[in-house]
Amino acid sequence: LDVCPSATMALLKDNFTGDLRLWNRPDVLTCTSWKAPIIWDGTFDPDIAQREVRRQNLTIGLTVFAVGRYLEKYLKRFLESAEKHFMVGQRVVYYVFTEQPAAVPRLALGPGRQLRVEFVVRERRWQDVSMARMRTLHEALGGRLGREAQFVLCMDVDQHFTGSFGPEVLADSVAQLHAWHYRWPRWLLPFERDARSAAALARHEGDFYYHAAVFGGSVAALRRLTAHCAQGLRLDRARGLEARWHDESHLNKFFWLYKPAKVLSPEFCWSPEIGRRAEIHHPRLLWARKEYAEVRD
Ligand code: 2GW
Ligand code: MN
Repeated sequence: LDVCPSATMALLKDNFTGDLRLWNRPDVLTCTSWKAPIIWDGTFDPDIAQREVRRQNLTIGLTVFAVGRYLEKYLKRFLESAEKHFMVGQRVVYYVFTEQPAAVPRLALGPGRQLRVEFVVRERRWQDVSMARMRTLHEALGGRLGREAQFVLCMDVDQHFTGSFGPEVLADSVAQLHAWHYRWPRWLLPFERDARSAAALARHEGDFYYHAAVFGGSVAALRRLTAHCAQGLRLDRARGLEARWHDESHLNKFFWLYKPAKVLSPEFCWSPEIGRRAEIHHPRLLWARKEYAEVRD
């Protein structure tokens, strides 16, 4: 059976009595070399995860940055779609980081769901807007967010939910396979290769290329992740370097050194521009089309 042993164990432990063949996805890799599950549609039972989170009375945080034009352009759809699909039936706290708190759309939230707006200053360069997120998240996780939530998902705002994104994604640390790169050979993956950068990976290094548009985990694990990435970004800056994909390069370095406990298939952050793929059954989050000319400086 091509199911990750740890995923199978979790199912059996919860008295799973259904047909295990349903959980078999022979067409895709469902387990990493370090035995972390890679979750694809059909490899998990959403009801089991749902019950477990309710039993432990967990609160799940969802952080998103909406700075400059990204607020008016993407935030409303992101939040409205999250209300329909993100951790439905759970306790959820959204953290929106912006320099324009008054412009955050007022949404009627479902029961047990709250939204907090956190003020951030606007960085001048767009690369800095993206990279500053690691330091800001680190501070938030050390403050109220870290006290309110036990698990947190950190996401880009330029996307919207199209299917259930539930507690099956939760684990101590969670990484997202990048939709454009999951079929590529390792040596072609766009890791930072300049050995002077803190984010550098050598030719034979790197497991998968992960997408910084979705990552998550427990508060303690995310404190370590954000500290590592913020520190790497600082070191590079002091040397006059900037990694190829900014914060995403440092995230990839972190997950090479400290393997994620769970990996999400590209269904959890899909790009519609890729087109139909047989293994993508049920996209749950879709990237918005890039309109760089409009939003970049
Ligand atoms: C970023 C780039 C160019 C112009 C604007 C911005 C921008 C980003 C902005 O003006 N305001 C803002 O709030 N952001 C936040 O940063 C927002 O949450 C956005 O989703 C996130 C990352 O920027 P984004 O979505 O334009 O970058 P992508 O989609 O090309 O993202 C990947 O690479 C980035 C690094 O270059 C990050 O690692 C990102 O997490 C990756 O998905
Ligand atoms: Mn994005």
